Amino acid sequence: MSKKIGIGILSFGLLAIVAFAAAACSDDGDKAVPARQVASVAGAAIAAPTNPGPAQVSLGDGPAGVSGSRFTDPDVVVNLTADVIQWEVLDGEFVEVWAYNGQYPGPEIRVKEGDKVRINLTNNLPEATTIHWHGLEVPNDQDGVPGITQPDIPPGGSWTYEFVAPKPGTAMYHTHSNTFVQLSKGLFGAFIVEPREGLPQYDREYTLLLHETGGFYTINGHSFPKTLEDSLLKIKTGERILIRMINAGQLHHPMHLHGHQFTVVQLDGNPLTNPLVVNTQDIAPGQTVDVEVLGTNPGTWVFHCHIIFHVTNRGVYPGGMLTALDYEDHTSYFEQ
Ligand SMILES: [Cu+2]
Repeated sequence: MSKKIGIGILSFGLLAIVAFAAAACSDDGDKAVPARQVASVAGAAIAAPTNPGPAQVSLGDGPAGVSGSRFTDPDVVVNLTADVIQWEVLDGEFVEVWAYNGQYPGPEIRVKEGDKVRINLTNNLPEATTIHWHGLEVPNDQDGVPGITQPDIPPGGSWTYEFVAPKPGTAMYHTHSNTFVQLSKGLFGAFIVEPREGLPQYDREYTLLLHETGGFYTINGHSFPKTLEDSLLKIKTGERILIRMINAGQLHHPMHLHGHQFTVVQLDGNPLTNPLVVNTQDIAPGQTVDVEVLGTNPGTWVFHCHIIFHVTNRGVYPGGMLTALDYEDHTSYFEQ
């Protein structure tokens, strides 16, 4: 482990949102207002949406899958492609994944409650696909289940999803076609809906997507020690941070933090009226868990799945789902 790995690029999972001044889409006509375009660049800071006040939404009822069918003035436009790529899960260790915008996990989509969201999907996979908005109350024909709410999108095809971002919370998006294969191969990403009045005040915020693919157990697409490059949880004494955890895999992961208790504040994007104080929190497949950590015990503390087999790389310990909570105002053995 190098001393350099702590260099604070801890906004992995936080999506770059690039505001282009261009009009939304050609089919919107001249009256379209500029929409925020969501790009696929990982590692940039959150660019929170800026529209003031609750959205005045009037929905059309045109055919599903057609851009502009529900509204012609989206607040957020996200362009996604689904591709087969080679992904470096560990230094020098590549696995084939199926990925949105060439990233495993896909880019984090971050919007505000009430935003009119348009997602354009292009399918570059060798088989049909769809996207499901997991945990979001979208209209039924936007739910992304082939054969139930829409046709499968064939290879080379495209589809548009349009919906109004519902209540705030941590959610995700993932394929719902041949899900057993496609989700296991990596077609998922975080979908965060922020409160319109703004997020609660945290000193830092992290998103950790848990998954397993190609025999590797991953946090944000990497296995330990590569997790420390982009999923190290930086904190300072006295700070309060939020960690959003999303289990996109098929296994339970009891995540355990050394040296601290932490507080589970939301499950599946819903606030807990009686937050739980624990040091290990299981996360079921499909579940999202938001936890608060207070910087009360300086050091470098590992944070890992406590099914220790998930902390191996091809059977070799340590590896897999392990990262660390690292105090910037403390020099540990790890950094000497
Ligand atoms: Cu696990």
